[in-house]
Amino acid sequence: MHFARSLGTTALILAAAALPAAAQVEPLADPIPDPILKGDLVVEATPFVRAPRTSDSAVDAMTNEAYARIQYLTPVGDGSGRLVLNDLRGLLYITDEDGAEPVTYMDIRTLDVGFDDSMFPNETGLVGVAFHPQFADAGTPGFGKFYTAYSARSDSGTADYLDDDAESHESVIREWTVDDPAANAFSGTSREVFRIGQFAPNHNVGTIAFNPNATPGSPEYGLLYASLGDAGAAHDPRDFGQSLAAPHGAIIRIDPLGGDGSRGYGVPADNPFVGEAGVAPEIWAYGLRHAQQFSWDTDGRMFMGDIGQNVVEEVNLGVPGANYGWRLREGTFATGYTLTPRRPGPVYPPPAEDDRPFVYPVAQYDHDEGYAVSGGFVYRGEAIPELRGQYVFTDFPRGRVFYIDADGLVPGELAEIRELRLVIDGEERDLVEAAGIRNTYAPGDRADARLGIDSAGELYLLTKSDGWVRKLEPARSR
Ligand SMILES: [Ca+2]
Ligand SMILES: [Ca+2]
Ligand SMILES: [Ca+2]
Repeated sequence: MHFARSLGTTALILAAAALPAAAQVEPLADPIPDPILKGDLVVEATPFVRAPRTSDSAVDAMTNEAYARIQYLTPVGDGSGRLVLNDLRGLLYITDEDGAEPVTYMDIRTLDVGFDDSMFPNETGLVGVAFHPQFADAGTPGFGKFYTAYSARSDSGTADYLDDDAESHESVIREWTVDDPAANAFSGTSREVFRIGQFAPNHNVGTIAFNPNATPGSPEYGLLYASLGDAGAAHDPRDFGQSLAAPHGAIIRIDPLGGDGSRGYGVPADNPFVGEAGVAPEIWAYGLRHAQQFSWDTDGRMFMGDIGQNVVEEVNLGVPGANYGWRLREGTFATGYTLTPRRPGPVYPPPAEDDRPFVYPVAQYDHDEGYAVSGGFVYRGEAIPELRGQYVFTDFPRGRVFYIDADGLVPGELAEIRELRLVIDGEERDLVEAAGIRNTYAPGDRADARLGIDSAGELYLLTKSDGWVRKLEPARSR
């Protein structure tokens, strides 16, 4: 912690020094003036499966309106065509690419693993799931193994990091070993892989995933990536984003099967900060506020969102060792933490002499367009030829579906964002119109829309508001 704070202070002094002492820097009222326009692409969002209705365990009518807190739909990856769908409230479901009725694979609330969802509606619960690429390969180390990320009571285990700064809860990655990989209901054993303290209820663990492009025998194969937010509250009060001492505000990369007895996991030797003093060697990239979701294109590039604080939402390309700038930057803009005295909240023009080695987004939008960016996927499916090569993502509260030309991206340049036009229930309309519920945070309605993917690369829209998974398909002529 001392290292974290001193490093952060140094960074602030460096950034502030780049500004003339007497500069009157004014906040930007509308940092990105151009609105996001609807593009030419129209797709049909067709009802596919609906998750069962659930409710929050902490009963509070103000926050309990989401039909089901579905957030990830991803292939099991064993060639069966099965898909796994989560509900943050504690459930995993199995469905398939033909739209089979979801069946409960696991209800983590019934298992003795410390699961804690008492801080809903913050982004906690059963948030991530990843099947080992060897899940169905008998005789291999990953056979029958999958992983979940979830929030746990702080007294239910000892954290690898920040066990003493876990007032809210702890984020856990847990390994499950199934008795039968073909079964559609979990039975088996489990062990804890990784645990980290969370002083606040928001910005904790998000996506966990294996790189689907990694080939057996390569150094990348079987390594688990996980997103850890800046540990929450607002304005990153612990300065975790710019700190490397603890793996908050970061994407981490671990070997879940490589534990040496002192830890439940191994640290890959080719992680970018291995061997540096005072640095958490699990860190793969940092300077992130809340990159809740990430994915890989089939060409190997990682795409991630980073949810902004007050003003700017980001799409980033994953680069090992990269510093994405939070809390000194939101998007390409400077935050009030670069000013003396600090004036956090709005954003400001970046310092004229931007000598910080930040990796900037490839797309960004501001809060007159949306509130929070999801991750997404580069569409490489077959069904919608005109969508191929587009990175598709959402502003999840507002349910807007956006795309950028993934094949035309130039690092260091901002791509133009377009809004995908959706046909829902037979007419072109906004998702929030079709699926919105009352927004208990802000005026208007919200849809809480994220994207899922199947083994063919086809995309699905998941909406917490109504619990529906809708498949993106070619728009029928009408
Ligand atoms: Ca704007
Ligand atoms: Ca603990
Ligand atoms: Ca950033």
